[in-house]
Amino acid sequence: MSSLKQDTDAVTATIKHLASGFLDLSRKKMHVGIFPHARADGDALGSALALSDALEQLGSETTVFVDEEVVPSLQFLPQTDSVLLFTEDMSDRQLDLAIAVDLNTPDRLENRESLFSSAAQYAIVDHHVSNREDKQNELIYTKASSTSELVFRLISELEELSSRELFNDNIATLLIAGLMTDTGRFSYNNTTPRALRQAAWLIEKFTVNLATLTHELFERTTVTQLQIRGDVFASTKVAANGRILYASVPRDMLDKRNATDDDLDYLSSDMREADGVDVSILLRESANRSEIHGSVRSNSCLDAAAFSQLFGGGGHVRAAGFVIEDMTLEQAEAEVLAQAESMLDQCKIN
Ligand SMILES: [Mn+2]
Repeated sequence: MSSLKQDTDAVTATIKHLASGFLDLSRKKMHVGIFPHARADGDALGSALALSDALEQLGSETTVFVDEEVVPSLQFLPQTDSVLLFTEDMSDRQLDLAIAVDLNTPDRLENRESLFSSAAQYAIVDHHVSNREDKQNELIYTKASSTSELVFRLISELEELSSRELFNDNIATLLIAGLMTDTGRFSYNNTTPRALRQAAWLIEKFTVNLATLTHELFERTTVTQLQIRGDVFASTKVAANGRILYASVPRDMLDKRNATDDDLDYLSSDMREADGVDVSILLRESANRSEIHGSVRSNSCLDAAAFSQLFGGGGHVRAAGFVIEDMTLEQAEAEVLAQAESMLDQCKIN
């Protein structure tokens, strides 16, 4: 991990290096491909489209390649209609520069990996933990709140080098969408003073509709989603003297509401917020009823990733998941609860 750029001077030097390379290529009207990760979120898409806008203004011919259609919840963002849905016949296109944003392992590009890898040059702009060697064309800075925070700095540097104003209303909206997405609207611990200053500057200078961003990114829901959430919340049960809150969702419960698995997103995280709850567990029957999908959230000493590994899954310390085969929902519930109670019993309270 020592190879990671964590020194601010090294980050500044890499930003200068990348910006000057991007400007050179743009002046030569080169073709630049920009690659957000698969299932792009607000940060991946916002940073990709913002960078694309800036490089186009400088003369590049840019294309943002995506693996799947932009999800409905992000279609309100400016310029999402300009993304190109990747198809196999695009694999032999020759890009002068390929830029990966919000990822640092090319396998997160899925079908687009070979197009990315065959470009004449590549660059990476990201804030996820990495084991990659430190290279000048890879801006991987884990102390940044988001990739959008890094793209803001790149565009500032491009303005400086080109003596042109590049930020505009669209770029402002795209970057604030990315900043808000990854910081939980500036509420998580990864929120940096720099992210706040960038947002303040963008809001001061450009037209950004914060209420729309908040609604679209965080509050928007559907009647179906509200109803299935109500059903699941009403069915929650407690164990371990209230330290575990859990729910098991049979497929019929979803079918009755015409709800999909996606409608259960964030539910286990919301369950964890209840007073006194250390661990929340949500189990659901898969669409073909052959598997039980589990999602675990922890507030306490229970390591959600280690717990999920007991069932062949994994994830992060506070949020993880697993899939159980060959068990009914009832059997899986009994097994998972027994393990959770014993693990919670054994771990040190912190
Ligand atoms: Mn991100």
